[in-house]
Amino acid sequence: MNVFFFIANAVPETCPADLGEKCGEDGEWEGEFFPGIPEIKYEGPSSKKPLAYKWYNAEEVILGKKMKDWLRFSVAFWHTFRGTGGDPFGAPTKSWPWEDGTNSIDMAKRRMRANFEFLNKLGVDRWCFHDRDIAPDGKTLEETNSNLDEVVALAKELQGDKIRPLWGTAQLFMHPRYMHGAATSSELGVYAYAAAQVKKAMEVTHYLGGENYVFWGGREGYQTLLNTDMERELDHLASFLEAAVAYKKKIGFNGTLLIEPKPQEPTKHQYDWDAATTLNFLRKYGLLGEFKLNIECNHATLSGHSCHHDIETARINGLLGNIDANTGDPQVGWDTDQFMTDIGEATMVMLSVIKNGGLAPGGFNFDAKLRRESTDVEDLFISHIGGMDTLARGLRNAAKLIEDGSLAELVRKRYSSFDTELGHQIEAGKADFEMLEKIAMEWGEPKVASAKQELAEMIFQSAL
Ligand code: XUL
Ligand code: CO
Repeated sequence: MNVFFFIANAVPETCPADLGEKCGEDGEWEGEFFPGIPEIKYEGPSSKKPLAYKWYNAEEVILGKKMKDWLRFSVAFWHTFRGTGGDPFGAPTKSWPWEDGTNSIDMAKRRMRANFEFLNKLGVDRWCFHDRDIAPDGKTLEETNSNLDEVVALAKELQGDKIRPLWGTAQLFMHPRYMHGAATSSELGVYAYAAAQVKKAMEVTHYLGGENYVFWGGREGYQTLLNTDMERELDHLASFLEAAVAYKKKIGFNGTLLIEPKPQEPTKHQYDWDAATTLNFLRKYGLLGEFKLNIECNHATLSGHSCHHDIETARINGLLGNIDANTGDPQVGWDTDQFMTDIGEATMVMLSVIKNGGLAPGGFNFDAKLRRESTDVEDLFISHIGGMDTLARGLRNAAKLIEDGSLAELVRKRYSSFDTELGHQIEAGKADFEMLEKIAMEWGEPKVASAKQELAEMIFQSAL
């Protein structure tokens, strides 16, 4: 997510004057938030309707599992209900009919109702939130917590039996107190405040039946090493995460703790740079086993990898916990958080997810936002439908490739020289250099086979 563009705090109101006829006496929104938008149904690839699924058929079984269970989609509250379209050069462009321009509790509750109508119409059972997306700050931490409790109580009621948070998280990057970071701030008071905020965010995630809890190190990084004690900051981050593990156990929260890597933005260098860097951090501090990773595609590309690379790095280390499904722009160098539309990219992602046996209890969270220029309410639906269909298509294509088997066979053949007695000895760590030198001399110049890259690409393309 690009973190700069939230509605500014303003004088609290309930219902604005020009929305008067939609507001009841208590200021609650009456009627539908999305009138004219039906429940979105699967119509198949020949459908031309924007408000229909062409590839995502929730109940259809692919490789032994329903599509909805492979994909476990989630809507990101911050983009869909707090995104304004503002950018560093321009004012907000979106004026959703239910917004009154305030950050009041009444507004927070109305937005929450819009969120659940949206989820129900989309047929999505999961949502993700930051504490501060869903409820406004108060004058004190106590007041802020009580605001949060009030909105969370409504969310719990609206969730019913079906909808749950895929994950919750604490927003530890917007408020000026976090300008030096949260767990890695040079200020002890800020470390303590952040701990209190995470404690509360974990409690409400648990209360709402959340399946995971995310740590994205928004400002856990540095701008220059000239003024930074990197070793001490990383030690602090590890202590913070250890305390989170202890608290999770104390309150009986069984959800997975996830770290979300990102290389930079907003800091110049973030400590959780990419999957491999985060893995090394967890290993160094003895935290492996307590955390998994939430891989965000646009973060992976910012770190110079493909999304698929970071997902595979997480997967082969047993750490693939969740995917923040979005994509970047090949010409733009920042976190543009676009909905995924590239079928090839989605197919690569789904190949890994299938190899992982799915993502549960994680899923695909649409950490993606409308373009600044997309300003119709229906665009909120169209963007999610497009993102869901892209991944559904990726799943179908990946299943085709797996069922066909030629790509797997190409890879198997490529390494088949290791499917021998000596290969097994090497892989078991039982071949020393003297022994290998003897064999190299005996065998002479080795024969080296083609990598067959173009053939692999041809097979891949044939499934798209
Ligand atoms: C930031 C980002 C965040 C995290 C949650 O780029 O992706 O929204 O997903 O804090
Ligand atoms: Co994210």
